[in-house]
Amino acid sequence: MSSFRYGLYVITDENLIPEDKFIEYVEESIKGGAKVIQYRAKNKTSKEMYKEAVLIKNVCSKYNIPFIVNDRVDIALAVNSDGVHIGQEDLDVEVVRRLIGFNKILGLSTKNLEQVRWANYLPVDYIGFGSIFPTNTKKDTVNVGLDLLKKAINLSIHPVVAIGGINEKNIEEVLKTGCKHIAVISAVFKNKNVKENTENLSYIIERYLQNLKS
Ligand code: TZP
Ligand code: MG
Repeated sequence: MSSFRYGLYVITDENLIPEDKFIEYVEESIKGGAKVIQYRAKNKTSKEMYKEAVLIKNVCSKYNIPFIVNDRVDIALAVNSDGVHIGQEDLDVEVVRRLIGFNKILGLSTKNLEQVRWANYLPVDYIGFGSIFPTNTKKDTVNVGLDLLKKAINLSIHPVVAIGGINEKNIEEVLKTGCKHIAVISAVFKNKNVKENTENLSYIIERYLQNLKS
């Protein structure tokens, strides 16, 4: 999966990002070190999503950052995003793969080892795993914790993106499990200091991975 890089995977949120700041905040997070951007919107019309997805696609192209659309294969195809992220209740992975082709990134959410094991047989490029810690951003999550994350990483043949409740204070614990892909929403968009928030998280990731090498 050539264009899927390790590091911070930043996901948008319609409740945390003021509407008039939407694209500005996305750009700030890229300037701060986001390695992947996912567009996630749960309460928007298709028209609104299409418009916003075009804007994000343009800013991601400008910085050569992969752009992934959450849930909506139609929007992903409409804007020619770099990929799509689906959940267990969405269209089957094989069907989505057929629709988007083999040159696109396909991610699948998982929350237990059975789903992780099953994903080894599926044509996905990465799996999301979480929620690692409690989070207010998504309802109906289960907390999987760090031990299970470690097991998921050992079990999965795919890159594992840890998600849920990850912030500056606990991100190093996540890295210690061997995880190199970390998805965040509120840790980046919790306030208007989006660039600084992203820089702080990116710095911790880079420092940790550099120390592993030396
Ligand atoms: N999937 C599992 S937890 C979560 C999603 C989309 C929300 C992550 O948001 P935050 O603010 O980084 O906890
Ligand atoms: Mg989903």
